[in-house]
Amino acid sequence: MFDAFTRVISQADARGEYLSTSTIDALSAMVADGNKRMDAVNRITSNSQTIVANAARALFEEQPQLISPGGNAYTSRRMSACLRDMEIILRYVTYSIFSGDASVLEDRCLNGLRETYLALGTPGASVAVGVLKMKDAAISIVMDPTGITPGNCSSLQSEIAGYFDRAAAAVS
Ligand code: PEB
Repeated sequence: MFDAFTRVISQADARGEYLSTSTIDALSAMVADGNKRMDAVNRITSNSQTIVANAARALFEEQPQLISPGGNAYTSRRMSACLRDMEIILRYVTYSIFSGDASVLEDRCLNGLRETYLALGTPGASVAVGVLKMKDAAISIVMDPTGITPGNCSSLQSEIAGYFDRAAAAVS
């Protein structure tokens, strides 16, 4: 598991090189913008229940067969497994945003998930739709200008979107 710092150290060490100026500049910019990152993690974390519940509701509206008899989220046991899965994925996305690196998400959540869903008979493409709905909700919560110092968050926004996209791509 890497964060943005250990990632560049590992890469430099593999080449037997010192950290380059451009690497140091990039990490220093990341530190300078650290409050934006913490705010984003905070906002997603404190709205996680709403993000999951709304995304799941929208998914079931679009794909009602999932909650009809025989569907993959039919019965309260499967429904709660489904909500729990979305919650797990969102939690790992927040870890990745915090650490500035996708490896925690990849290694501890997405690795083998497609195969798990195949084995369970859970439709990965539907999970992906749910993940992309969480992405839209999370981004709009993060980018909401209310009550926060105005600033440019476009690169953070695309970084965050990228973590959700990776999760969706890993299961679809
Ligand atoms: C992954 N999900 C399920 C299981 C596992 C995961 C390992 C089987 C064991 C169990 O039921 O608990 N667990 C989950 C995960 C990690 C992990 C992400 C990462 C660390 O450890 N059903 C739907 C929707 C979708 C869904 C499309 C969006 O119709 C999910 C939610 N996951 C779903 C369902 C089950 C499941 C299990 C319904 C139960 C499947 C079953 O038992 O029939």
